[in-house]
Amino acid sequence: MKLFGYWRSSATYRVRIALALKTLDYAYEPVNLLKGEQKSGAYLARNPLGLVPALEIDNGAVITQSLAIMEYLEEVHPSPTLLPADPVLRAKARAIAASIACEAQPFMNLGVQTYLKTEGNFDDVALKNWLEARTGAAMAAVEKMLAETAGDFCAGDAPTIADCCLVPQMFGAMRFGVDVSGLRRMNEIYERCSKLPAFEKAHPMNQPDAVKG
Ligand SMILES: N[C@@H](CCC(=O)N[C@@H](CS)C(=O)NCC(=O)O)C(=O)O
Repeated sequence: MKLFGYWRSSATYRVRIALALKTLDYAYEPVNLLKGEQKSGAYLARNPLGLVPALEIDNGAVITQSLAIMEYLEEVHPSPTLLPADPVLRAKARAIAASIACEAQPFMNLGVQTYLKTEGNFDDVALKNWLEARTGAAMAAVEKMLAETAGDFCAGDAPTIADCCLVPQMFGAMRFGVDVSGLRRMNEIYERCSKLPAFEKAHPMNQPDAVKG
């Protein structure tokens, strides 16, 4: 398998965590978002949306969208599982993952932010307020969802796809200055996950394309 991604991409980070939790080997091909490599013809042939991640599997097929990639990994490599056994909790783990991936993260996306700055004349303050209003609000909603589902992790007492999404979301939100201080459960789970070797391995700073300093 080959993962096309970018060290600081939260969507790529989700997939790296899932791969590490399942102890799967893969090659990593960096796609430099700041250089626009995601919009190159070669990359668009893999993912017409021009977004990372993309996972090329051994028969040459390419899977895009981090949630679809994690579901694929779960189906092909079911152990250790990244979904709770109980069907309701399983659905809720998926709902938390989707709430982060579809309702919180998209507003932090490079392309969206660049458009707002260049076409919408957003300055730094307007951008920060907008991020709080959209990403911050979605994260506050996830915090409420966790009241019902969380044990040691987002959905019960083992890491699931919800945790694969939560950790990169917290990392990205902090990077963009979104106030996460009131999200008690999310902070606790973030701290707990961060101590696990799989999450550490997947951390942006531990990737070959990380820019240090
Ligand atoms: N829904 C997609 C989101 C992917 C996404 O937003 N990728 C970002 C990095 S986290 C990206 O490639 N941005 C490049 C750009 O906006 O040009 C997924 O979950 O895979």
